[in-house]
Amino acid sequence: THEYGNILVERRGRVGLVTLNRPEALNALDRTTLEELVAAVSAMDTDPGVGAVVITGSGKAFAAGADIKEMADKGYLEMYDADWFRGWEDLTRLRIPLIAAVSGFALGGGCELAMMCDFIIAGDNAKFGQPEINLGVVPGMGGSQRLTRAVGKAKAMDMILTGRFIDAAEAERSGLVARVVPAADTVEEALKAAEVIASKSKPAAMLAKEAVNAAFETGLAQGVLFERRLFHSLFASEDQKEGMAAFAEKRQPEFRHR
Ligand code: CO8
Repeated sequence: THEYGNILVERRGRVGLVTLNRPEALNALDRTTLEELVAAVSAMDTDPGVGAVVITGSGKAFAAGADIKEMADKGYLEMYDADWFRGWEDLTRLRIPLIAAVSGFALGGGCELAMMCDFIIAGDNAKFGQPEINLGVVPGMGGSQRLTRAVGKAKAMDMILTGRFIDAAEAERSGLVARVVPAADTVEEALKAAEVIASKSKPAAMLAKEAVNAAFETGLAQGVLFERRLFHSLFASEDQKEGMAAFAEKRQPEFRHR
């Protein structure tokens, strides 16, 4: 149990909940927030008691982007030396399933953080955007790549070139978010989804995440082969025996490796 300044960390049974907690700055993602978030979620990744993690915001934002005031005066070499934003990649290397619960603004780095999670559950008040163009820059935490893969070239170009925000309905139509729920229920719905995931065999859930992610990084034939080998490998697990026996015996499975 650590004390953090910019985030709140809780456990709800087998689910971890991390809340960005700088509402006075619309949860702008400064360096401290990055370090704390990566530390907290990394600890959950390796905790056998945690099966899934929900990341959410507070107040009227998930996060309104990277902290503009923190970087405004920096020069090229400072950004390059610090490899500004590289730390966010650490989040994408974790194996535990991550759900973003987005209520309110998810802009710039906030939208990019949501897209680094495995899927997004959005409140009907959510607003997504990559407004960096209005600051004279471009997305810097993967937005041009992940948004384009999520919604396709037409909408990604539209959003990144004009900086316009899309609402939850448009985000769902476009494939950016998995579900839209009433704003007040956003975190509860995400926690419920996380609980469902955490009730499964954890190795199966982590391999499922790896398999879907392979779709973004390999060709079709390689991806399908990777998936099949993962499938084969799970026949070494007790949970495969339990899951299939439970089906045949018409009962709920009791997975041991959760
Ligand atoms: N950084 C720092 N502070 C912020 C940020 C931010 N991204 N967003 C909001 N805040 C602060 C405001 O400055 C304000 O502080 P104060 O009360 O001290 O004046 C407080 O949060 C509340 O914000 P507003 O008063 O502006 O609230 P409104 O409800 O009027 O407006 C908006 C809400 C529309 C969300 C507005 O705050 C806004 O436009 N925010 C900035 C959104 C943005 O441009 N995000 C992109 C940031 S850049 C980024 O994330 C990309 C990374 C890539 C950069 C590449 C560099 C290499």
